[in-house]
Amino acid sequence: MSHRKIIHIDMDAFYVSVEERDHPELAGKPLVVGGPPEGRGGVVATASYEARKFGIRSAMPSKQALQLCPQAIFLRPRFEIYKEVSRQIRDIFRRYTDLIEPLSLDEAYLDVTDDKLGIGSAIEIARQIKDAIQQELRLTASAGVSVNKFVAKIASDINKPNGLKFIGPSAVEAFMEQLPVEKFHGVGKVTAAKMKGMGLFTGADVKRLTEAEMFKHFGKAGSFYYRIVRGIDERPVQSQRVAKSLAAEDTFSYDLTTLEEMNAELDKLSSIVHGRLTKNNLQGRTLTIKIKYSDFRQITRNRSFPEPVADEATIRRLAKELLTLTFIQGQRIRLLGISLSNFDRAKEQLRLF
Ligand code: DCP
Ligand code: MG
Repeated sequence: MSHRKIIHIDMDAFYVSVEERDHPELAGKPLVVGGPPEGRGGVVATASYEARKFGIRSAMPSKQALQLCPQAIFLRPRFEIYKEVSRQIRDIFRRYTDLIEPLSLDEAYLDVTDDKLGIGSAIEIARQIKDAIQQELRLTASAGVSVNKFVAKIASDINKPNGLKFIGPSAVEAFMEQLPVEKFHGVGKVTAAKMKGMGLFTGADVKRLTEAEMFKHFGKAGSFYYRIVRGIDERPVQSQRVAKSLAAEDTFSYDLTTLEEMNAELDKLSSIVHGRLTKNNLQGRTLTIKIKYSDFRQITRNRSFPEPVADEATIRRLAKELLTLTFIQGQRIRLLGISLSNFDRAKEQLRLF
């Protein structure tokens, strides 16, 4: 039986670690990257491990964070720098494998089954990647090493920060059996509560149900959990996602509150999206807007048309109409995005990476 070798890498306290690195005088202090605690609407993007000792967490209002830890130091995020670091870690990954699937700026799956450098062990590859990140970027990452994505991702969290956890082929099933259902990636609060209500607290409990029963209660996800608790997760690491949409979005350094400001942003985004569509000779029949509020809640609204949307004025008009439909006075907006999807011809699909 041959197994895949999958590594999941996740940077430790990502935004805050970059800030500590670039401002050494702040190292070890309770740091928060996010919106300012003065005024309303500021939220925590991430907190240093020192700040987490006070109970500060991602997505918490900055005001509450300051109450929990009055000596906390608040810093504004520098997204351009984090993107640059993200590109740098990806360059390190690429030395070891071409099969890389980024999940966010600070997180990726790597399939190292086809050991490019002939290192011989996935654990050793993970160790070398962690060392390279530490020595070249002066940041730390945690790695999980296993036979599939699901277990690798959970493993990377186990010895965080600066952790390395290996769950080998013969240990996977026992690991899944003891795992509390709320730790299952994809099981949110609602599903976890439903599972517990049914007496399902761990993987071993879930294992007592048939696939049909799991499907009946949890739909498609139920079938997925049925296989997961048996250590089966065949999902490939997908390095080249074929783009099914083309998007432009902007995160603001301050929250937008008026429709006027938002419309001005949509004008800018429409022009960017239109430019990209033209450049790639694409036309989409579905237009979507994405809105992230200052409390990190995110919504999307879309509309589809029989004819492809091609010109900038139409993109602008449709985006504004969708926004107006969702607009509620007093809501603070942190991010706006426009995307077009439902392209006409398959041959015109793009490669993102
Ligand atoms: N982030 C954010 N808002 C959230 C969660 C995260 O802006 N609600 C950003 C800030 C984080 C980065 O994404 O630095 C990565 O998210 P992680 O969940 O991996 O958190 P950290 O890397 O900060 O900490 P950890 O060491 O727990 O991975
Ligand atoms: Mg992280």
